[in-house]
Formats: sequence, structure tokens, C-alpha cells
Amino acid sequence: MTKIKYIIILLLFTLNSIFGQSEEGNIDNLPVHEYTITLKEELVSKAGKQVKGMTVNGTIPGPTLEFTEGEYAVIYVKNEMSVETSVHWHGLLLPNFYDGVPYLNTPPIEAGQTQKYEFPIKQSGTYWYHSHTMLQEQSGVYGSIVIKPKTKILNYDKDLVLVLSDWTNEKPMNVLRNLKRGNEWYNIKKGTATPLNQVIARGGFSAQLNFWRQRMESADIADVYYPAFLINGKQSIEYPEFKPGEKVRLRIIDGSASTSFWMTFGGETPLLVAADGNDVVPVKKNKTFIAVAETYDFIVIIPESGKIEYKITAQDGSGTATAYLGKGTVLPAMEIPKPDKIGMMKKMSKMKMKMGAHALKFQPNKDERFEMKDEYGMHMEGMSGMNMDKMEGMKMDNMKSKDSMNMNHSKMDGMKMENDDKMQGMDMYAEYNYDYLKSSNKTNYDKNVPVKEVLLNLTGNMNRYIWSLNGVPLSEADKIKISSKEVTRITFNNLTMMHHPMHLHGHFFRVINENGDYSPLKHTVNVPPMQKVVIEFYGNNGDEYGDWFFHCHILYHMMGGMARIVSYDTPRNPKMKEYPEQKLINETNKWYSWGMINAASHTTGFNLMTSNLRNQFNASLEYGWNKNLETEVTYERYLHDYLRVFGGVNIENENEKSLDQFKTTAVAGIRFLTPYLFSLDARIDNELRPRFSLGRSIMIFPKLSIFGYYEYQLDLGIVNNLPSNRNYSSETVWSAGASYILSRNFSAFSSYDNRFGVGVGLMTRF
Ligand SMILES: [Cu+2]
Repeated sequence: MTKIKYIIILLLFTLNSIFGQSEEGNIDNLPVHEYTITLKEELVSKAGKQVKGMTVNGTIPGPTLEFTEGEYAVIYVKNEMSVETSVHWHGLLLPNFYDGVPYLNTPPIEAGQTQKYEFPIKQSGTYWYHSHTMLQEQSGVYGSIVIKPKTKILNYDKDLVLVLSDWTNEKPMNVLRNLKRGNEWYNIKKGTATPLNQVIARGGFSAQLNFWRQRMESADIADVYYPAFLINGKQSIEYPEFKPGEKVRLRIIDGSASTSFWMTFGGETPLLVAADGNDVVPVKKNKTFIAVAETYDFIVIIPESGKIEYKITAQDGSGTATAYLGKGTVLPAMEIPKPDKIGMMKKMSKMKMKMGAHALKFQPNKDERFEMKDEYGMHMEGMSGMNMDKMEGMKMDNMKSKDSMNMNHSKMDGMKMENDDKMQGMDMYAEYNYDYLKSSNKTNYDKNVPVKEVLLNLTGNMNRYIWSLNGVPLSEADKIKISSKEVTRITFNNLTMMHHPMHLHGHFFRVINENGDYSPLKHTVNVPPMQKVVIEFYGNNGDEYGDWFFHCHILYHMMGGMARIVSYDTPRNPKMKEYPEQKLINETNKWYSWGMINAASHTTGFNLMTSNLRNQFNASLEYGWNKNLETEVTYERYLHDYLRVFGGVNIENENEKSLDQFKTTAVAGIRFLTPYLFSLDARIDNELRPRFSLGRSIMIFPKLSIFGYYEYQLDLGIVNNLPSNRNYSSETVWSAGASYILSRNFSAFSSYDNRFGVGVGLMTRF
């Protein structure tokens, strides 16, 4: 008996070493489909300028990797770049180790190295791949994946992949640095800035005050300025090869780093057949929103005469790109008007919603999710005891069909709400809901499976460009623990003015909509500003190692901290021992440095700043040609978004207009961004002299800002001897002026300073 056992074990052992590689090999004898892709740094020209980009097999986007369901994919990724990289297979269900998030599940691909990815293809549809290393995707590391089903279900003649993207001529890390410093330049360049004169002309001054009170400048829709948007690498591209009558399946992928688009089609209304790789009940739909990282498949029929225009319009209206299908005269696509930012501000401020939830909480470990949800966002008080939550509950549980939904709408109309604007507010983002997506199959889970509820408030701070969940950025957060025996239901409650396309690795989730049991399955869900979206998924991808990344797919938001690790709480893969996950986490808490030098007829100086999420160093110098000087070095700690404590050293000339003697003092205090966006500095020095200052800058015309600064220092003679018969002495400093933005890095300015006098000069940012 033991002998037989021994032989069996030996036999199994031998078999394993022949066919073996139990976790890496193709144990099921699936047909192997192999690809090699090469990543290179090359000069590319996309928007009228040659810049260094990152290509896949020499192109942007990279090649389409085609598979058939049931194959075994083997992909070699050669990194011929000077920096490490990674490739993530977006939307594919695969073993954790090949997911391609460096330091979390997959080792990074070092410069000069080749990495092998291999996994069985268990699905069909339109997907894509991209670098998951910081902002490399923005530089060009992305391409498409097409997986044919084992048996063809949909009726069409040809496939065409359309990869959408955004292109910048700047280094992506510089883009992020520019966002961190709060430069208005991108908004000016895009034509989305809202200077005060325009706001007032539109009767929006009280809305503006309302925004300022909540420490916000405006209702920003997108952050980055892009000189070009691309379809398959081009701003305009032609596909004349399609013949009249042919049915073409467009496989559309938004591979942008931060741009969502409105898509419109010329000619007949196309048929939407799939979303995020999954078939949906086909529906005729023209104007469709595609968020970053989503994919949609449409079937279009090439017309007998003329060519279809397929147009993408950046969500903030800052640009378009076009593809033409067929030959002949253009069948134009609908134009999408620019969103009206000032109009939105006016609507929002009428709705009385509270904005400005912290992106960086005072106590990141304290659970304040529900308080946050109750305090901020849109509330429908005054609606006969009905609140948003209840309405959503109704929508989810009872409103299974369009009819019942309409019925409820009319019921609500009948309630005669005192304020129509509240309704408008709800409708404002209605065009972004997913009700048009209905899964071909039931997607609901067994009612007996336990459900774990997770509330994630989406939080952000435009002033410092910090993005987080529940006020906690990735670097200060715990993992979200999930279990393979339960359904995880996540409620996203967006408390920001931005859309956030949230992507969960390794899973498809149901996006709960009016289709109830037939709610669609997706890998990326767009959460519109100030809206709630509920998703749920069954934990079925944590068999062996189960840490999966979960983040906003706007790369600059991910890098700003809007990310989590979703964990089945399994032990860490021993193959990842040399690659600590802390490295991935630290990428969302990097130090960014910037500075400014000004040279004017009355004064000259500089300001240097280096900052990560919680810490900041400042150094400044101001020298007046009339021999007044002040220089200061401080370290600051952010307690939360608006409040920091600081300490440092200040050096000033002792007597006015003389550099003979300097006074060096140690200073400590707080800096606070007040409602209405004033920078307050309250401090005390080592001579126990208190000092207060207040500063503010406002853009009043396009590119033209005015600024003012007031400072008051008091000496009560606690340490110093005051001049006789005085019981205090004081010093006031103030300045005011105007500056005009000439370019991203230059401004002209003119100011009066009561120490330095009046003058004009130039300011440069670097
Ligand atoms: Cu985001």
C-alpha cells in the first residue's frame, strides 16, 4: 500500500516537472498565443512639436493584441527605456501576479529587462493595456486588446479599434507639479478660466462668493491643458476602406490619462452593443459619454453615400478629434457645446450644497465617513422629510422599469417643491448615468450571500491638488478588506466638482442602475460630481494571493492619492519579497518643488517651496533697492487641508532703509486658508511679539489678477525695552498690486509696498 502511494507521488512529481510550473505553466493545454512588445523612448510629434515620448513597438498607441477566448496568452514585454516600467492588462481576469501593478502584485520591469506575462484568456471583448508606473501612460504606453468570443454572437462584418487619448508636449511629472502649485495657466490656455468680470457680467457674483466662502475658485471640470486629443494617434484620421453597407464594429477605448469625452456619430444612429468588454442589450444611441479607461463597442453601417464622422469632444469642451469611416461627403456628427461653468456655479450655489470636504483629514485614522456624508454634498432638506438616500433606495429597490421611474418623477412634481432648483441640481448630471446599459444576462447575486457595505466619499482639494477617499489619501489609508465568501457593495459619494472614473483591478462589478437584476458589469465606473453611485461585486479573485489596486483612473488623481488596495487578506506572494508595496504607496506622496523669482524697479526676491502631502518647506527673500530686506525659512506641517503649523527663522533689517544691522528671530505659528480664500498667518517670535498677516489674490479679468497683503506686528515690551512713555510699539507692512500672466512661466506685475515703494517688474515661475 505504501509502495503504491510512493509510486503515485513519484509519478505526480515527474509529471509535474515535465508539464509542471504549476502556477506559471499552461496546465490546461490551451493553444498558446504569443506576443512580444517593446517599450522605447523616442521622439514623437503629435501636436506640432517633437518631444520625447514612450512608444510600444514604435507607435502611440501600441499594437492591438488579438486573442480568442480559450487561448493561453504569453506576452513578453521588453523594456528598452532608461527607466523601469510595467504593463497592466486593463479589464482582464487573470492571476494576481500578472496584473502588472508594480510593487503590489508584479515586479517592475527594470530598464533593459524583459518580463513574461502569461495567463489563460477567460473572456471576450474589447480591453486595453497600459503602463501602471506613475504617469508613463500619458507619455504613450498604451494599446488595445481584442478578444474574439469562441462563437460569434453579434452580426457584423469588420472590426475597427479606436483608441482615444490626450496628448501633452510637457513632461507629465511637470504637468502634475504645475497642478500642485495651483497655477491658473492651464485654465487660461483652455479657455475655461472664469475671471471675475465674466462672472459678474453673467450675474454670478453671489454664486462666486458662495464658492469662495467654501474655499473654491470655480466649478472646474478638467485639470490639464492638452494641445491635442487623438484617435489612434491622430487628431483626424480616415478609414476609406470600408464599403457601403458594411457593418463595422467600432471598439472604442478611452486610453487618456485624464480626459473623458462626449462621442457623437454622423449618419444613422449607431448600435451600442458592449461596455467595458461585456455585451449589453443592443441599444441605438448617438451622443455617449466615455470616461477615462472605459470601453464601448458600437456597430455602424457604412452609408450608401458619404462617410460617417465620428467625433470626440473633451468633456470640458477644450478640444476635439475626428475619425471618418467610408468615402465621399462628410455626414457630420453633432457638435457638443462647451459646458457653461459660470451657469453651473450659479445652479450649484442655489442648491445649497456644502462643498469643501477635507481631502486631508486632521485624524486620518478616525472613522468619520458617515459624518462626512451627512455634512457635505447635496441635501434635499425641506422635501417633506424625503431625502436623497431614501430616493436612491426607492430607485434601486422599486424602480425596476422606466415607467415606475416616470411615475415617481411625476409624484415628486406633485409635491410642489418650493425650490425648483433643487430638482435641476439632480438633473444636472443625469446625462452621465448608466441607465442605458442593460446586461444581456442577469447579474444579481444570490440573496443569501452576505453583503459587506463600504462607503467611500470621494474627496479632493484643488488648491493643493490632493485627491483622496474619505479624506484619507492612499499613503495614510488601511487596505479595504474583502472576503471571497461575500458581496462587497461600495457606495461612492462624490463630494468634489470633478468626475472620477473609478477602476477596480481583477474584478467586474455591477453598476446598480434602473435595470435592477440586469445592471451592467463594468471594470470602470464614472462617478459624476456631487452624485452617488453604488457598485457591487462578488469576491471571486482572491484564491491564492489577493491584493488588487483600486483607484481613480485620472492618473493625476491617482498620483494625488485617490487610490486604495483592496485585499482578500491573503499572505503576500513570496515572489514579491524584493518589491515592497510601500514603494507604490510612496509614489502618491512624492515631494514636489517649485519656485518664483521676481525682479522689479523697487524690489527683487524669490520664493522656494517643496512640499508633499503633509509637509512643506518654504524659503523666501525680498530685497528692496531702498535697502529694506526680509528673508525667512520655515517648515510647515499640514494638520488638514487648510491649517498648518509652522516654525522657522526670520531675518529683517533692524532700522528702516539701512542694512547696517539685522535682526534674526525664531518664529512659530499657524497658517490658515480662511473662507473666501484669504491666507492668514498668525505667529509669535522669540521676543514674544505677535504678528498677523492676511493676503489674497483674485483674477478680475482674463489673465489679470489683483493682489493685496497686510501685516501687523505688535511689541508689548514683554522682552524688549520699549521707548519711554509707550506701552506698545507696532509695525505695519502692506502692499497691493496687479499682475498679468504672460505665459505658463512669466507674469508682469506692478505693485506698491510701504517699505519698498512703487514699481513694475517681471516674475518668473520655475
Ligand atoms: Cu479622480
